[in-house]
Amino acid sequence: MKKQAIGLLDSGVGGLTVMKEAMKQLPNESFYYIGDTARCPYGPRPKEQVKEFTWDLTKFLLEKNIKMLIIACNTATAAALPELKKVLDIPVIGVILPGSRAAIKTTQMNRIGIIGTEGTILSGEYKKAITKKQANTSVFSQACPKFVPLIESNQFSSAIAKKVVTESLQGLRKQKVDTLVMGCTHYPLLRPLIQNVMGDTVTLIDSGAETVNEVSVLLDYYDMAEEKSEQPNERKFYTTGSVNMFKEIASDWLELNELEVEQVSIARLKGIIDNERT
Ligand code: I24
Ligand code: DGL
Repeated sequence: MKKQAIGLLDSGVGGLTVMKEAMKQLPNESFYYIGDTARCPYGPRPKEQVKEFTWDLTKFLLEKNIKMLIIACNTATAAALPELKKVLDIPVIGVILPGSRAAIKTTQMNRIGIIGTEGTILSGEYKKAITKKQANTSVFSQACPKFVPLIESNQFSSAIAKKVVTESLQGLRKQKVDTLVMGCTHYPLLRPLIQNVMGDTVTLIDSGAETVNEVSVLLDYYDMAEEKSEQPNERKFYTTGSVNMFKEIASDWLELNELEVEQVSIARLKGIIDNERT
């Protein structure tokens, strides 16, 4: 019998940081990943629009009969998770709660910093999630809109990158946080630089990696985990943008060369074209 896949959605290629962790921790699982590279970034977009785009991606994955949905994108989680959870009849997991739980577990001084896109920080969802669980914790949030463009121009350790990261994190350094949540799919790529600027006493939390830990627990809880078997697992990638550019970044990042990547047009996502094969 064919394995039922886990769906993973993101605004683009950033969610591949979550995918990499998922492939490492859950090697027997099948995955369908969709990245909305044509409409990326989501970070600066209004909440209603991010919600609409996230629904487009979700509907596409639901057609593929997934058993669980992971919203790898922080901005999409902040905008759409409650609604998706309400409507879907499969488990839906976002990145904000797992990142928040890990931060609560880690902090000793009860001073937590959050960094993310404008959309994620404006939503206040991380702060709400943390203070709901631990009211005596101070949460300091900082949007870092320059980080995504930095990474997308391959700047991880240049002088410009150091300057941007130092300036963006100035306020959080002053607040003496002891734990910092990287609340954006891209930020783990800047991890060494962020660690360097914040200092060794600050623990960095990778929300995406924490999410995969929780997915692993949930698969067992729902008795949905795949065991090692003769049946090979599938890993399929869908992008709303260029297949070649997606392939280039994904094969480099995942260290795999034979990736199955297919283009899905926005029109198809919207259901305007209904005679295409599914
Ligand atoms: N990293 C990301 N997005 C990009 C990029 C990158 N270009 C170089 N690197 N571009 O995200 C986004 C726009 N593209 C996407 C594909 O379709 C066309 C438009 C972070 C990726 C996280 C896995 C730097 C880079 C790379 C390879 C691997 C990792 C990485 F080239 F950060
Ligand atoms: N995936 C987004 C996030 O985690 C970052 C990129 C974007 O702005 O779309 O918030």
